[in-house]
Amino acid sequence: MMADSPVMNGGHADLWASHNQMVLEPLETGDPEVYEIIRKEKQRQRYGLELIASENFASCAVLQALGSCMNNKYSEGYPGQRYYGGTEHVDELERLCQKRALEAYSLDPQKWGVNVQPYSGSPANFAVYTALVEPHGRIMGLDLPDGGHLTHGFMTDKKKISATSIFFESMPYKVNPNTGYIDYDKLEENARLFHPKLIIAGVSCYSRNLDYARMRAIADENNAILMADMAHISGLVAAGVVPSPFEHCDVVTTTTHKTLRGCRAGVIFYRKGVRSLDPKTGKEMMYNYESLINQAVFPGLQGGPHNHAIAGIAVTLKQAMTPEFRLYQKQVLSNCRALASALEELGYHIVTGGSDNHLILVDLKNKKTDGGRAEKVLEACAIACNKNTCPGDKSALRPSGLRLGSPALTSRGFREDDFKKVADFIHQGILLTLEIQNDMNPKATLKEFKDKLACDGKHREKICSLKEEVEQFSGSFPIPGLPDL
Ligand code: DSN
Repeated sequence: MMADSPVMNGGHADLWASHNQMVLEPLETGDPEVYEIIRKEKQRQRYGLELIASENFASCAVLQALGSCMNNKYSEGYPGQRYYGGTEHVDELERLCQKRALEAYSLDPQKWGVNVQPYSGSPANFAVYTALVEPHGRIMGLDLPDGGHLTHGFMTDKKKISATSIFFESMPYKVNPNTGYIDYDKLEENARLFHPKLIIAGVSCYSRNLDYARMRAIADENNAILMADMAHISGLVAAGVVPSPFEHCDVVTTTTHKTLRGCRAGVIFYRKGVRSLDPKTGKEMMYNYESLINQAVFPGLQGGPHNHAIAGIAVTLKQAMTPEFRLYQKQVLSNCRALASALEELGYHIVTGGSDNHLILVDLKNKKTDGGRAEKVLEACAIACNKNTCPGDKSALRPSGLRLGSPALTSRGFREDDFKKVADFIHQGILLTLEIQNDMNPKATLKEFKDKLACDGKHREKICSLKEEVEQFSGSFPIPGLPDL
């Protein structure tokens, strides 16, 4: 029968011909509307200054893997034990990704296992809790306003916000409001009262190294599991430029798109093999995390793994094991310090007085403004960052800080001097924020401030001129990614 026979085509030969063309057509002509939105976003990324500490620019190879035919394949289950046929290549891919994950963090496969299927960091964390903590079991994580993450059990005095505080009982630990450092003494004291089943060593906005040894001791005293969520620092850990959580933790979760600079996905590492010897019998006691965690990910919480993401993670991890990546991560640290020093010289208060990692938290209280207003003005000037609560803030509704990170711009080739220039741009943006604020009722809400910013003729020229300067500067740096978009 001819391919375009009316019988075979159900009498819709023209429609089938155009269907066949549609599935082959590139995005640019196939969907100009979406293409245009993506093109504009690419321009924003290229001409703006990306300072969001959790963002980065994935490489060309990672994006190619992500945009590959691996997207098409269902493979519920694990390598060698799938619920679908045709999985020989995704099996090979997932095994390769697992092997690279262990290698990238120098882990002995006899002592550590890894699950590369979580869709991202939040599902990875939730999978660990559901695997290892009974419903309504107790967890302790750094409070969100103190630099923790939503999925570390966040709730307010009025409402349980994160599912991790709804389905588990959460008691946060906090930073010392005067120093900005984690108050480990208080954590120890409260853990003795709360008896958590699991303690989380992880941060979303904390610029200092965690004391994993101290947290291990606290966990041991309470017979608790110690889980690190190293999402923010996993690239720095892979490069060996910050302390590794693996020595002290039972479980380590991460996303793969922050400092690790890959596609958006999640990974769970867990201890396996011999845990200890029974003091009475001398018998080997084994870790039981492997099957619990694997079952929690699938079939507990997820369906088919995103094989295109697993391909992306595998490529990310290969890159993370190179000397070039280590060089990059050293530069991330150095650039972050350069940014902190330059802002300090301009009179800004950096929480904890500096940074051990890729981010800083700038407390704007002494500048008489706050993170929400500053974020909006900087955004108007093509500088992307985010507002954040600072230690001692009375209200989460008016956070007084800005979180700034160096990973993304370092991927574009920015060096210390460039970050000094970035500090100067931020300073100009803050001065503009103050100018606009001073023209308003001091009690004006953030919404009123944003409305004024949107239709403010008086300051528009200065904002446009700063934006132009920023764009000219940023546009002179290359941007990683796919060449055509
Ligand atoms: N939302 C991310 C961050 O910005 O830190 C963490 O998931």
